[in-house]
Amino acid sequence: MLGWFKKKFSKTEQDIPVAEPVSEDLIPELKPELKPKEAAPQETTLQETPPKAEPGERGSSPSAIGSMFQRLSTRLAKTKESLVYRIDTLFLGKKEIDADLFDELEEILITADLGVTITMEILDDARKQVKRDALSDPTQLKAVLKEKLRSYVMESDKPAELVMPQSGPFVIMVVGVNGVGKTTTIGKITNKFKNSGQSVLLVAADTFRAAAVAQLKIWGERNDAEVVSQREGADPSAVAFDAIDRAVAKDYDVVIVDTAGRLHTQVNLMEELKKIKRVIGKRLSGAPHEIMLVLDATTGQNAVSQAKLFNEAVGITGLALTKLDGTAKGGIVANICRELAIPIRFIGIGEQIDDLRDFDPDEFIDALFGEESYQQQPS
Ligand SMILES: Nc1nc2c(ncn2[C@@H]2O[C@H](COP(=O)(O)OP(=O)(O)OP(=O)(O)O)[C@@H](O)[C@H]2O)c(=O)[nH]1
Ligand SMILES: [Mg+2]
Repeated sequence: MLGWFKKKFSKTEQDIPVAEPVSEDLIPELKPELKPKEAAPQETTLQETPPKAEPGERGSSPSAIGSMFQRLSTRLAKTKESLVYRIDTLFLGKKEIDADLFDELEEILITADLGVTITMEILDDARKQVKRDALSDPTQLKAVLKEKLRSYVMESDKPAELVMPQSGPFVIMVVGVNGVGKTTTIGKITNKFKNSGQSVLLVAADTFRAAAVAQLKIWGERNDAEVVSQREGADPSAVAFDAIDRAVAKDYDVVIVDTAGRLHTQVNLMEELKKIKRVIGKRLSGAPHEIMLVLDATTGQNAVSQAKLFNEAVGITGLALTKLDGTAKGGIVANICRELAIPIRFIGIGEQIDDLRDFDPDEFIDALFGEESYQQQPS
């Protein structure tokens, strides 16, 4: 469980403040309610829903954590195949590390979307170790690679500088290009908050299509969460403003604002996003406290450019990386951690309500390089 939800923030008795510039160096604390509950089975506040049984899983066995790890590992199968199994196959029967091996390894790393920079850094490092005679066996090289990848992914585990409210709800604004999984991710996050006892108000600020509102309402019903919406074509900023009003009046703990998908290169639509952010901040000083960019892992390198442009426009504070179950290019995770100083909060590993994991760098690398890779090599 990442620091984001582990921290607490104190709710003071202060009235809702009027708009004023937000101090950049405020390191927030999360609400006491977001702290892990005494009776929680793990060190989590937003508990994971028990996973459904999958092949190779023991379902709701007593070892829920092991089972969830297994599930993550299963869902990362495509990346495991393209990265880890291919490395295993490459090393199979090789007695020494030579130039050919490095060439083939380079191709594997690039194909898994680790990116040129990381690939070159990893290979340079390995070559130096071979030269120093510190590395001679190909299987050792795999271990070096795994730890190097871990070091990149760990970079994302930086403390998130969230500006938390003195009072009022914690507001999350969710942004991203079309179809990346924003609304679905909101539904999954809502489930986590609700499971941990938080009240959640959902805001349909994607007024572009009536279907978008309907989709969010379905997630609202699934989670038993209220959804604020207006007619199709309404000004999304106005929807957001009214929703914050309601959240404050009803003392909601969390507000999650769904926005319409937009290309990071569409200047006018990025302006609209800035306006939504501004208007939310006018109604509730310091909000939105989290601007979460949703990235589709299957888009590979383009995800990095999306993050850069969205960040320039509205200042991204956290990432959700979806569809890791559907891509062989999961190496993008390392790339994103290397290229962007924005923490990954969640990873999406399927379409169901409980297919969202808190991003744990260690767990991710261990699941990717799981021992079963030796037993399940493709024929
Ligand atoms: N396999 C898989 N599919 C996902 C995941 N997350 C979302 N999806 C699917 O991606 C598709 C698009 O999801 P939406 O949530 O509608 O995406 P969106 O970003 O809200 O789309 P727009 O509002 O149109 O911009 C849906 O079919 C989701 O079920 C994931 O982690 N894994
Ligand atoms: Mg949507």
